Amino acid sequence: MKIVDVEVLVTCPGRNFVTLKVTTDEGITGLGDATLNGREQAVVAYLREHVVPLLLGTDPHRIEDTWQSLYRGAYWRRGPVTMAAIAAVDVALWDVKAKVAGLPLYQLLGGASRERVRTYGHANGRDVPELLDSVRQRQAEGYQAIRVQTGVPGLEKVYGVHTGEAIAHNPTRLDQRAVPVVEDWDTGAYLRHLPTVLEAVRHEFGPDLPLLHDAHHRLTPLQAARLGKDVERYDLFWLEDCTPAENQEVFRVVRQHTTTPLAVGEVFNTVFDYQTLITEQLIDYARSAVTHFGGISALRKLFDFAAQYQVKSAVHGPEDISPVGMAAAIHLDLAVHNFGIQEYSGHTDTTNEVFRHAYTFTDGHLHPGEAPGIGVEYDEELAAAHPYDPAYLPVNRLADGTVHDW
Ligand code: GCO
Ligand code: MG
Repeated sequence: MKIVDVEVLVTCPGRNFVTLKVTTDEGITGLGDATLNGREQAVVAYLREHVVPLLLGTDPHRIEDTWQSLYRGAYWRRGPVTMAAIAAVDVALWDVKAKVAGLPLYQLLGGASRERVRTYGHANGRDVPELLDSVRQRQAEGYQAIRVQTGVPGLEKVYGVHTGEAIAHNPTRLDQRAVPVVEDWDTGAYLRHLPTVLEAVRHEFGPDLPLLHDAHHRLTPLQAARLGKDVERYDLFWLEDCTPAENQEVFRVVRQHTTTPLAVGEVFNTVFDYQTLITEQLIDYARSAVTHFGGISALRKLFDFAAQYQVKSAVHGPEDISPVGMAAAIHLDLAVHNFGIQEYSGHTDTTNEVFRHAYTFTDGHLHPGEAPGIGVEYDEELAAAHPYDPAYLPVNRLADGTVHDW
């Protein structure tokens, strides 16, 4: 079998998504997600200019060989743009292979290790009463584990919190505002406020509901260690991205001071970003996305490595991962033994019409469905009605104007 056509498709059914479509000489197609939120066109160019020409005429069954040749052959390794491009190819080829086999992808990954995939959803509010309503709303939708984020007194725009018309971490359209939204930040105010929020949530919902929280890279290692310690009594399922980890050793400080479980990885691209974190058991959950980590092949290797150290999977699944990336994640979640949890926010109806998918969400759990391949069909006509619309993620600044980690 040969690849005869490769297309890079961009659409904006509410937010921007980049999809790779591979077609073989036997008419079989495969899809991969290449969406890099706020930097979409860099991956589009990488794919169109440097990857598509290399794929034409090759055998789609040689997934590992293709992965290695794109990774090693470029000489310039790693990074989100390169790894998102490789991920899209990898997932598209797995989609083709599973369709040829006539099996849902999870069957080629070893088959199901569980009946269904547990998820967590996002609850948020500008203040505690709004957050409690949001938790109730998520519970009504079926979620059985919930991430909680609130506004911080004195701060106008904070990560993950609705500010009227939109959620503050969603991209802002350039036609509405020529620069990214600026969020504001005060770590002291946040550290004082968060324990009171968790206290209120536990008081309202009791001890059983699994609760998560995302610090979105905003703390120093020492601040993160203190926060982990301060919130131990609220029994978090995890504290996410408590501090940036370009220097992995910083997690030693956090780990030494708290038994709050730690999760990290949504901005990581390769297993090398995790080496110290995993071998020293400094984290509990590895949170990379199929889409930004080189695809199913790479993430599977990461989770097998992590399993030796009792670190569990938690594939990144925000709204900016397309249903193609989400479907790939759910197949992997069903198959790997050391599955932890899957983030799931769902997509808008328009997005789900462009990307018709076999996966289903019931009682807070996902299942990939039994359609051959990853189980997603892309409606090109509908997609074309929603052209690319440039958008940026926010930047974050302290009160004196200093740029802070976002
Ligand atoms: C999460 C993430 C996202 C990211 C977003 C950036 O935990 O889901 O923090 O909300 O901010 O994916 O594009
Ligand atoms: Mg996060």
